[in-house]
Amino acid sequence: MSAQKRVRGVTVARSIIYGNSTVLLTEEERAGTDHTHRWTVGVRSAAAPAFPNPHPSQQIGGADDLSYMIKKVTFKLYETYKNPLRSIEQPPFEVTETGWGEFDIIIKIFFVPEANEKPLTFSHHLKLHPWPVDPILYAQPTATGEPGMPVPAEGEAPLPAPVLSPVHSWQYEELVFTEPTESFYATLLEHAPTPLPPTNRHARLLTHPLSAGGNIGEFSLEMETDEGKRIDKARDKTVEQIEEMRRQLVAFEQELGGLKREVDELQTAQSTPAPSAMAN
Ligand code: SLL
Repeated sequence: MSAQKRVRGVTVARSIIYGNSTVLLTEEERAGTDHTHRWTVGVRSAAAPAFPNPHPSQQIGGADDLSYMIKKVTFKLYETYKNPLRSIEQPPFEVTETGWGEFDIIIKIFFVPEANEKPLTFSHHLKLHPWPVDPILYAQPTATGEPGMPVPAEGEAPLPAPVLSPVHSWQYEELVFTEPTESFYATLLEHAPTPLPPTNRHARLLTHPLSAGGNIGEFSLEMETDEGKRIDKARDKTVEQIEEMRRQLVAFEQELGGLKREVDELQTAQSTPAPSAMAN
């Protein structure tokens, strides 16, 4: 099978996530260093291993070994780290370090040679500090008036208070291989990905938001559908706004036309000598 010849008219998609999880260092670990956090940055398959597992709150993605398609991943860390360009050539494709600050990490994914694909580059902002409290879940004070306390939805048990650690920040991406080479296509078919679960299997708020959008727990089909709905809604709203601006534009143009006519009339009146002047 050829690693050059491409399979016409075929695309194969594989879901990955990239990002980081962070925990606070313990008192003892902090002794004698200015580092405060331990973080792991990585590239993983989007689906998480089957539950239950001992630490569901720390298990984000990673059900599948991606080395059938990924040869290596490089992570470019902040320049003060020893050997800042980390090259990981075996799964899991991740780097664990400690530190005190957030910075951008350049993640470069290299595919297996038979794929004949160019490397892909992503930038990830290393996240150490918790997300701001979800404004929907934690919007109002409780009956006792304490600000920032969780507001349970009707008929629900009280929500747990947000905790400081761990913090998760993961981005979902779909790798789309258009017209893969024959041999890579065969490899892809041999490695069907673990499907995303229909819904988030974590208990509500067991984990922190996965990304800036504020999604909680794990990547699921439900989340994908919700995202689709959000995009549809945003598109409808944009169309509505364009329509409204078009209406405003037409109204302004009419007003402008009217004003121009008035200016013309005034100018004509000014430059035309008054009948009495002509008589002189
Ligand atoms: C900031 N611009 O000021 C960022 C830089 C750098 C974080 C953050 C320790 C590095 C080391 C560390 O966490 N650096 O020990 O080499 O927030």
